[in-house]
Amino acid sequence: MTVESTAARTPRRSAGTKAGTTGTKRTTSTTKKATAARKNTGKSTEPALVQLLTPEGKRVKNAEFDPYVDGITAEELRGLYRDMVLTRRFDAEATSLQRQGELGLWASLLGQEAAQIGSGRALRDDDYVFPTYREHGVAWCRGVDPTNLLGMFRGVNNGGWDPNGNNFHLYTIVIGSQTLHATGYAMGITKDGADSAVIAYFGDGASSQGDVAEAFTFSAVYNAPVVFFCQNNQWAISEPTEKQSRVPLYQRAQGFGFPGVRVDGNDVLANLAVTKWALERARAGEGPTLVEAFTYRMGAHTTSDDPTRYRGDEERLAWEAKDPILRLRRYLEASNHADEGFFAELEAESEALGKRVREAVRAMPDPDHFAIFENVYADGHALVDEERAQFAAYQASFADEDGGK
Ligand SMILES: Cc1ncc(C[n+]2csc(CCOP(=O)(O)OP(=O)(O)O)c2C)c(N)n1
Ligand SMILES: [Mg+2]
Repeated sequence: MTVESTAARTPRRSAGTKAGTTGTKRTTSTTKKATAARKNTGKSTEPALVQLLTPEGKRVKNAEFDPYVDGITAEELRGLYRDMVLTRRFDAEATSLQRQGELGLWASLLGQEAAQIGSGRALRDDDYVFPTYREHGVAWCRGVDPTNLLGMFRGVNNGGWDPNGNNFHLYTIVIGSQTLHATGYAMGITKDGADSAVIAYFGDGASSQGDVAEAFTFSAVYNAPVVFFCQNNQWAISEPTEKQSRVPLYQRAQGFGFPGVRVDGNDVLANLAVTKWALERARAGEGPTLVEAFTYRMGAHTTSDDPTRYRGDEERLAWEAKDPILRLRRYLEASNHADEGFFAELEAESEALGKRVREAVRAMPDPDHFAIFENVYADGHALVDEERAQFAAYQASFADEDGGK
């Protein structure tokens, strides 16, 4: 039996159902779609992707996933395009701000706009998102003001937004850990009897973490309403995906007993459709789904990284031809869903966003240098007091040096 045919088995999700941990029942329609999605994996070494828009911007039919985007209006399509363009513009501004010394670090999402906007726009307001540190497009979809994403990267705060304000958790740097947080949160939703869902974002590198395997196990046996959204951008800093897995990542799901599907990560419509399907499964009590968005990190891992040391230009050039923004633009133009006026207006809006972000970052107040000693212990601690005093002395030493100036 090949790996692919094993993947087509019905996911085992009875444990949670039997234990009465699910408040909703399964629907046969979503189960059929799940089976069809797994069939789509094909038998070749490079599995088929769910794709609704080709790199040339041609709409391709997909019987299983078309129903999730069939009713989409021209205005909604323009909205997806606007989301991607503004996210990219914001991201470019942040990279420039780091180069100008205004940010300590930046993790660019360049190339991953479709995966993030497509999945982000599939969510309902009452769903909850657990991101990594690169989910600027998802943050945008959740209504988090982009300037709030920058405080942590400037080193002036520890997060920058109220996670419960937009059901968007703080950025998580500890690779893979948020998949466990998401699973626990999803198990809680089930106990509450709600029909909202959770989505956990993580990368190809994170898929090797023990936390992710544990999250898969728990979510499967407790039938938790969680979507694991893996952006396979081909690289984990300098390590290629071949160093993470001997099978395509979406196939990992089969061993845990839930479906996995690979989607063209640069196709915003496909990401929207597949994520809607996976969320529908979660809401219907069918448990977790693994979505592997096959995409590419066009830029460096972060501004501290130099990718020319470990990968060639050819790879990047090949992926530039699959640019997520360009393909939707081609589709919008070919189908007369957007005119020159729309693109010109968006260009002006992008520039205004860049300016707003620049000005907001430069105006961020410096934090109180002693704030780091607060919130360690509720009632204080002798060791923290000692460290605070040491730090005060250290700072005072600079004042002495500058004293004569
Ligand atoms: C537990 C843990 N181990 C190591 C690191 C260092 N680290 C930061 S990013 C990264 C690679 C992550 O790659 P991937 O999951 O593919 O996400 P991407 O950065 O490509 O979006 C590593 C190893 C970390 N932050 N946390
Ligand atoms: Mg990666």
